[in-house]
Formats: sequence, C-alpha cells, structure tokens
Amino acid sequence: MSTLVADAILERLRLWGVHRIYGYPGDGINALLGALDRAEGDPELIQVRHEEMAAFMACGHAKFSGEVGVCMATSGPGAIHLLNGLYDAKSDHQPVVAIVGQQAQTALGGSYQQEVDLVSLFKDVAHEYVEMAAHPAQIRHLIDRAVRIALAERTVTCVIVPNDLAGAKAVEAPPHEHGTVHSAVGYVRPTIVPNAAQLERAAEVLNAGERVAMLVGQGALGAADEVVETAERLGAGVAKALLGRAVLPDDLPYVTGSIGLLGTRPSYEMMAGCDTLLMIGSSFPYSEFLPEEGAARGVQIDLDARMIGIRYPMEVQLIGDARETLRALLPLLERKTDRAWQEKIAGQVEDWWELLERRAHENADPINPQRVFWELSSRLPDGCILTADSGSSANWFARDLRLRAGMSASLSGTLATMGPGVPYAIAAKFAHPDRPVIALVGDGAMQMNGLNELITVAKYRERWSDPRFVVLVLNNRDLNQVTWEQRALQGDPMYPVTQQIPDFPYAEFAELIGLKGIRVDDPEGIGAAWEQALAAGRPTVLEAVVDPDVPPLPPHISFEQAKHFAQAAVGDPRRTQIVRQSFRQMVDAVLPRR
Ligand SMILES: Cc1ncc(C[n+]2csc(CCOP(=O)(O)OP(=O)(O)O)c2C)c(N)n1
Ligand SMILES: [Mg+2]
Repeated sequence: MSTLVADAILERLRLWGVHRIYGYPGDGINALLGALDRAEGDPELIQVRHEEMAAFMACGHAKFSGEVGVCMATSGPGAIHLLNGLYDAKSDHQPVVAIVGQQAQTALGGSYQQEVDLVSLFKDVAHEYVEMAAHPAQIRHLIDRAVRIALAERTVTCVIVPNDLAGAKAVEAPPHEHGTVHSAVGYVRPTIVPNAAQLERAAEVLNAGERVAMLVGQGALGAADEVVETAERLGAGVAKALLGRAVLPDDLPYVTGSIGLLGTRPSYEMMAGCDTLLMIGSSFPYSEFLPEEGAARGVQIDLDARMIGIRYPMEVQLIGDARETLRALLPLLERKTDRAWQEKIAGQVEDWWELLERRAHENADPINPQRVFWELSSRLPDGCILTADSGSSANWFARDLRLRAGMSASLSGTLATMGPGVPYAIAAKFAHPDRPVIALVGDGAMQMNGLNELITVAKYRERWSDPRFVVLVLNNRDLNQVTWEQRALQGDPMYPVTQQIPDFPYAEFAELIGLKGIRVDDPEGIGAAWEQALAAGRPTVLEAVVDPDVPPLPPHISFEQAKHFAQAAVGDPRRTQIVRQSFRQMVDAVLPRR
C-alpha cells in the first residue's frame, strides 16, 4: 500500500514492468531511497559507482532486453553526471527514463545548495518529455507518460521530483474534477506496414536492379529470416552497420560485414559497384561509403519518418517495421536468375576473411591486437553478448569477430562515447544472467571508468547464474584510435603528451577485488588465455598487452589519408614501428595468399 509519493512512483514503475533501476543515492532522492527499502527489491536499485554508468546501464538494459531502462540520480551533481549516458541512449534511439531528485520546492529559486535548473538541463536530451512534479496527484500520469513516450518514441524522458514532494503523502488517484488527469499503464508497439502502392513501387525498383546491395542496422534486429530471404531472392549482398552487427550471422557467404571506416573491403566494393541500394533500419552516416548520388536507385525501410531519406536520396521510402515490411514486400520480389553479383560478393568475402586471418597473424610487439580478436572469434560461446568501447577495439569488434546466430552485440553507435563497454556488459548480465558476456575495452576507457565499474561487478557477481563475464582490456598505453586518426586524417604525428596514458596492472587489480585476472603478452598464449577466462568460474579481466603501432586500416585508403600518414610519419616518435606495421598490414592486402 503506497504511503508517500516516492512509494507511488515505484509502484507505478512496477506496474509498467520495471523491476530494476540503476542509480546512486543522494539527499535529493532521500524519500525514494526509503521507498526502495520498503519496496523490498521490486523494483530494486542496482548501485553503481557513478551516475553516468547508471545511464549507460539503463541504455544497455534497453539494448539487450528491448524493455525500457530506468536510472535514478540525486539533484545537482548526480543529475549532471547522468547526462552523457542519457545522450548515448537518445542517440542510439533507446527507451530510457531518468528519475531525478531536486531540492525542496520550498527552497527552489533561492540559489540553494545543489539547486540546478534541471528542466533546462534535461531539455535537450529529454526534450520529448521532461517534467518537474509539483503535486502528488500528478505522479501517476507523469510516470505513465514518461515510460510510454520513452517506449513509443524510443528516446529518453525525465521526471524530476523535488524531495519534499517525494516525501509527501501520496494521492492514489486524482479526484474526479476539472483540472485532473486520469492515465493508465500499458504500451503495445503497433505493427506498422507501408501501404500497398508503396510496396509495389519498392518491388519495381528492387526487381529492376541487377546488382542489389543491402545495408541493415539495428532496426533490422529480429528480422533475420526476412533479411536472408530478401537477400536470397534479390541475389544481393548484405552489409551491416555497427549497431546492426548481430542482425545476421557472419557465416552467411554474402554477408559483407561492417561498413564505414571500421568496415570491410567487400562492403566498400559492394556499395561502390551496386545499381540498387536497399537500406533497412539504419542511419549509417558516412556518405563516402554509400553509392554516389545517382549511381544507384534507392529503397529504404525505417520505422521512424524522421530518419528516412537523409543518408541517400531514396526513391522509395517505406515507413514500417523491418520484419513486417519485408514480409509484405517478399511476395512481390522476383528471384533473380542471374546470381553472378552475389557470387562475386561471396568470393570477395571469402578473400577478405583470409586477409583478416593473415593480418591477425602478422608479428607485432608484443601482441597484434587483431590476433586477440581472431582467437576469440572461434571461441565465442553460444548465445554470448558482446559489448565494445569506443577506441581501437571497435575496429576489431567490427571486423575480426565471426558472430553466429543467437549472439547479441552493441556499442555506442551514434554518440561513439568512451565508457559504455563495461556498464553495458553489467546491464547485459543483469538482463540475461544465464548468458556469457564479453566486454572489449581499451585501457583509456578502463582508466576513464571501467576499472571503477569492476567494483560493481565484484559486488553483484554472485547473483549471475552463468559466471562467464570477461572484460578484455587492450593494454596499449595509448589513446590509440585517436592517435591513428591524428596521423591519417590530420597528418599530425603522435604527440605523446596527449596520446600516451600510464600503464596500469589491470589483471592484478581484478585479483585484488576478488575477480580473476589474466595478463597475456605472448601471442601464442592468447587462445589458452581466452579459454581460461571463459572457464574461470568468476568474472575475469583478460589484459592483453598489445602493440599500439598496428594500424586500424580503413577498408580503402584514400590518397588524402595516405598523404597525411606519410606527412605524419616524418615527425612521429614511433615512425619506424608504425611504418613497419602499416607496410606489413597493407602488403598483406595486395599480395596473394602465401
Ligand atoms: C568521452 C569521450 N572522450 C573522448 C573521446 C575521443 N576518443 C575516441 S576513441 C579514444 C581513444 C580511446 O583509447 P583507449 O580506450 O585506450 O582505446 P584504444 O584506441 O587505445 O584501443 C578517444 C580519446 C570519445 N569518443 N569519448
Ligand atoms: Mg589504449
């Protein structure tokens, strides 16, 4: 039975199916903390080390469960800390609700301690719905609307609760009178399918094409069978945007893998050579990796009208669910009798995997990072969930892992922020305690926040039925992704003052807090290290000492990039090493199989 507004908030969230809230205490949410105690674990608060991590976890929960993610923070500093994680969720279109405390209403406007104008602060990230509660009778509809709008718009919403209001007596239902709002829980996603005329126009374009390229993003998750059927019927190849990494398994011959700077050569070639582009549930931004305007006819499927027709001038724009729209489209598609285009793509894909294998086995000092991912690839446990951070690991995550059906994977696709690797993994583990989880993270991101969240792992690990939880740390003592961007995009040499980061004993730290720590600095030991990490019976940090001089080569090097690189190499303190490694990796791309 609810007594205070704070209890009513939790009860309403429970009715919405929210059983877990990621958050951190503070006196701005004192009443909510008391209510959490009275709620006896439903919903329960998962206590993190930093509010930004709570927001990442809420986003990770949404990504891996399909449900709304909820985070909670106190007024002022706690609220401010949430922001980057909330922007990550907003940018990747994930439903997240932030419940944020505020100083007492009696103090607001008084330049009071920890008083921040929270409505203005959240007005951008949660612009679809941000409200500060002012009366107990409002609570029911504020929560109902925040959750429903987050789910319906796949975005971030925010309810701000002054702490005196949270501690006031709850009003179970507003009185039946003028000026009250009477809301309900419940949201069922509608099935959205374009009309028949649009489907026919799309089919006409796709049937006329001779070289169809498909690009799938996270909107196509859950539509694997339909995507496969479409590709087979159209004789197409399928590239995957980063957030769509797990849409299709990588063992299908015509799946060209990732696209873009972190992508593969077959994806690049396919886009450059196609005459028709079918884009499904993706807002992949980089036009240089898509066909040139006018070179291909375009059909796009997206649920969100705001996101359609903004990456390529699409001739037919189908607004609808990927799966339902493809199901409606498939009967109109003719099976292409000429299979040469798809066979050519399959040949390129085969060559590409061989190239990756050779690149991964090039010597480096001490370990070639690609080798770490290559060795993991064949050892990926069934049903595993993968997270990656922003950094060089995103390259190898994008290219070197062969995902199979039943696996999930995500990273910060749009905001591309550092830091979500470990918190996403924690949220994945809470959402699916029976599935193995592997986070792929750089040493910079570990020092930024991952190390601290390992403490959260140590706190909760006993609760996870499957103990397999591995954090791979790429110890390269460098902010490597940016170091390479500086070289290739800017033409500037590596500047140790900005790029080098201190060494740290990641594996030892893990042991210190009761996790397993494995440090590997010998390429021949990587396979065994992965096996040990996955069989450790407790969460494990696998620290791989890797070479910062192995270039995360884009699939196609432009003349400009080569020129910049050459210019940067002249003054680079690691000139000999980077030139040697880059040469090896590039030579491997052009020389036939040895
Ligand atoms: C919050 C944030 N700060 C800075 C960046 C810019 N940035 C992108 S990748 C990167 C380097 C990451 O270094 P590390 O985690 O060590 O990974 P590495 O590339 O070395 O493998 C930086 C600084 C970012 N994306 N997000
Ligand atoms: Mg690094």
